[in-house]
Amino acid sequence: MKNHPPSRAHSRGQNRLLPPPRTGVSGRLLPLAAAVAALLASVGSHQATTILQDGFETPDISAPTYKYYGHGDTFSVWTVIDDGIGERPYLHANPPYFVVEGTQAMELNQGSGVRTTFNAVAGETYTLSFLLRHSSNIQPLPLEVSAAGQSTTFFYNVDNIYELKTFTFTPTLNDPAAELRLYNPSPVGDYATWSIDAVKLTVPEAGSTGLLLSLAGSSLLVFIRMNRTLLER
Ligand SMILES: [Ca+2]
Ligand SMILES: [Ca+2]
Repeated sequence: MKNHPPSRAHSRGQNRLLPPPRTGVSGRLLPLAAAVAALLASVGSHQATTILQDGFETPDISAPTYKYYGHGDTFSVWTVIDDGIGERPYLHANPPYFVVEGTQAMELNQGSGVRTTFNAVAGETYTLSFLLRHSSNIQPLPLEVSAAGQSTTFFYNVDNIYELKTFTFTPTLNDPAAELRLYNPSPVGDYATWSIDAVKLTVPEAGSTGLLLSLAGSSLLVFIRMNRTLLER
């Protein structure tokens, strides 16, 4: 059977038999309780380490505003993939090209891509994010992305808009030179391109969740001890 809260008159009638109200104690406990709650809420929501980050800003190609690359060429953290058929992949700059992160982005033609490596740790959960845009009038096949042996594909929702894409993966093997690869697999023919930019790979900071949990746990113990101390006064 459900217990109903006592009526105000009933409570008042019993007040003479009960200890004095502890409104002052509650007032001092609430800010601490809120702080502990905020700390608990923050667990797992911060402390990501950036493993790799590149927005295709180097080398500076502001003149002549684009630069072609061939298979095996390297720049910044990337090695270029190209099938040698048709137009090659190229860096392009704003203006006149449309770029939203910095002033440069990468254009992947049919059969071209970029790859790099990173230190993959088995069991860690990595998050890859990047901007993706389809800007031409020939629809490419979905962009292929692979990382540490796991793969997925990405497509666009709206023409000419850079969309933020994310891929979360967990390597099954340790590999100090695991490959990260973004590739346009479209059939032969020019102008079925993908623009990519702002590539970022992150992993939760080693031990950060444990440290935060430990801090939250310590705060909770302090909170309980203070609670006891104040109530015993
Ligand atoms: Ca950029
Ligand atoms: Ca090609």
